[in-house]
Amino acid sequence: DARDIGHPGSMDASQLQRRVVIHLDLDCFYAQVEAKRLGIDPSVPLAVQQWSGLIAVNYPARHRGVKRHLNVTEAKKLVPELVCVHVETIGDDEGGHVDAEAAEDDAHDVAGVGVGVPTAEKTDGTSHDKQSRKVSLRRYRRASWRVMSALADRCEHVERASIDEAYVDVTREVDAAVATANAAEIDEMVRDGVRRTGAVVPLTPSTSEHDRRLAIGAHVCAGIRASVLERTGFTMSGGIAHNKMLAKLASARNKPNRQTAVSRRAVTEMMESLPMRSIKGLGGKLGEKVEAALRRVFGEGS
Ligand code: DCP
Repeated sequence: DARDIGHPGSMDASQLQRRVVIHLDLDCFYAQVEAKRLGIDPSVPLAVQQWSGLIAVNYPARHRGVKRHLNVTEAKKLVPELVCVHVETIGDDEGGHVDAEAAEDDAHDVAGVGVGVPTAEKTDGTSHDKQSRKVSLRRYRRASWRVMSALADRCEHVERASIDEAYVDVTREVDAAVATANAAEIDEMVRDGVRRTGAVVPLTPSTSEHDRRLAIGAHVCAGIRASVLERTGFTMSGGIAHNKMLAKLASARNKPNRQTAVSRRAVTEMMESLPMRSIKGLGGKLGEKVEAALRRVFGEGS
């Protein structure tokens, strides 16, 4: 059950800064689903194609220059042994209205019951005819619900944000750890959290209580990622911060299969290096207005 995490309007500044929020994002999601389904080793370069374009590229392929905007022919020129898996498609001949089937499939997924997929499994893309077939995302929806259900079993507050990402509020878990663990145990959690986590600006848990809470959150985040991996076989990247926006920015900083913390001190630094329009809500008209206003105040270079 997806819930909306936090209603910060009702919290004062010091409560807001005590929050520990994690953003979790599955790595190259469709590519992971296909590699697992087909039993292909994660080190093999693999991409998921829809008709002649790529919609997901795994990290071994990315490291060799394959990007989502390339088509299959261009990508194979770069990496001849690239495995291209076509998204599932369903044709009229296979019966049933596609949307109705997908909806029914989702209903089964929520209940945790898998359904058979009658579609032929093709991996070369050549026989997927755009005219007569429709794309089905049910493999990915099903995998997504498995991940969300693993998260829901492990965490108190989970909010599904999209097919491959979720927020988890671990404030209470951090509070409970601080309240019940002894000093040595807390030190161990903090050390473990710091060790497993990249940081935009290094955490200073010995001098900052906020950073100590983030480090414990990072320890929790590593545990959550490990349990999702164990339950589903999928790797996720994580971001740990005092709010959702920063947690989301953080999770993208060290991919794949890594996690990053953004402390209060790191915020200024991150904001300086961030294209403003990539912040949620500032991509459209509002962003244009804010940009224009900033230019009026600070001049053209801003
Ligand atoms: N997707 C798609 N078409 C796009 C972008 C994405 O069909 N233009 C699908 C395929 C992706 C999934 O959505 O696997 C999630 O998209 P992300 O943007 O999160 O990218 P990935 O999960 O593939 O990679 P990353 O590890 O960078 O998050």
